[in-house]
Amino acid sequence: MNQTENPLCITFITGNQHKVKEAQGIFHQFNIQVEHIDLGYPEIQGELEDVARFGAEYAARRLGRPVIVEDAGLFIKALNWFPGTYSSYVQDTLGNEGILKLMKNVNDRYAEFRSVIGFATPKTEPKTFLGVVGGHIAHQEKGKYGFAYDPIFIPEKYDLTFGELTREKKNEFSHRRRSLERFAPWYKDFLVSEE
Ligand code: ITT
Repeated sequence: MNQTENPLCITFITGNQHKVKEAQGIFHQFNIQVEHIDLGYPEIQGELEDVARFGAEYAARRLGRPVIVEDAGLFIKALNWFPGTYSSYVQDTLGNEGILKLMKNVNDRYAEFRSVIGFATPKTEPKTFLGVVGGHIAHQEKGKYGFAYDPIFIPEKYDLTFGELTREKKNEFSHRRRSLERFAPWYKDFLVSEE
């Protein structure tokens, strides 16, 4: 697709290919094309919003163009919302098996995935867009789709984990879908206001 057919494009800074594929599927519905750059940016310790704001501002200034970044995490109520902002580290260390051990004999299995999109340009203040999906933690890992925590997360109104849902299905109502569908119309208005 060339620029004349689709003038809307956004640069997504992430090191996670799964996020890119999901974002491409979601943005497609808004007629926005995704350019992926794995730039790497300093992840400060803080709330998802702080990380997304800082990362977007950093990347926009380094690349000299508008960008989005995303900071996401799994928040489990019975664990006082752990792993939350430590989701990356916990996925790499404890992994899903470790989370299931912590949840052994725990009745309240409520959890939510949260996604915060950070948008910035080299000249403007960063903005953030939150998306949340509630659900609960499964008793065992299930499914071959998705990535990271997907096989242990059962979204609300479903009996299947995200790992058992195709990317298209997950994209219909995931945390990422919800943050990006807030961002996309706002971004279109932003581009018009910039003209
Ligand atoms: P970035 O380069 O975009 O930061 P990342 O994989 O480090 O990629 P995050 O810090 O946003 O992404 O995510 C924290 C952890 O949560 C990390 O282990 C992710 O793989 C995991 N995660 C994020 N979104 C997820 C999703 O939709 N399903 C399952 N796990 C997810």
